[in-house]
Amino acid sequence: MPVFEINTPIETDDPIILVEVKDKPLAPGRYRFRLVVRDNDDLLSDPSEVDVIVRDDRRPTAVLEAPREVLFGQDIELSGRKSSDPDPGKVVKYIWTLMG
Ligand SMILES: [Ca+2]
Repeated sequence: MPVFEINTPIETDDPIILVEVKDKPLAPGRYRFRLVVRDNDDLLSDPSEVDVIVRDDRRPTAVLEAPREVLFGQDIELSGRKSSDPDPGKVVKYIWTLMG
C-alpha cells in the first residue's frame, strides 16, 4: 500500500485508495485530501478536495456541511448539525465565518 506524505501526490489506476494508519494513527485534527484525475488525452481535472476529521476525545469537533455547488443567485444553507462533543459534553455555540 502507498504511504501518504504531506503534499506528495500518489498516482493510482484504481479509483479507490485506503489511507492505512495501523502503525501510525493520525493525531486528532483536520486532514485535507485532494484528488486530480487525468484522462486518456493526458488532460488534468481541476482539483477536488475534502476534509476528513479525526475526532478529539475532549474538545468539540466542528463538522460543516454545505452544498458543493449552487446556482447563481441561490441561497446557501450551511449546517453544523453533525458537530459533536464527546460525552458528557455538548456543543452550545456555532461560530460561522465567510473566508476569502
Ligand atoms: Ca468537551
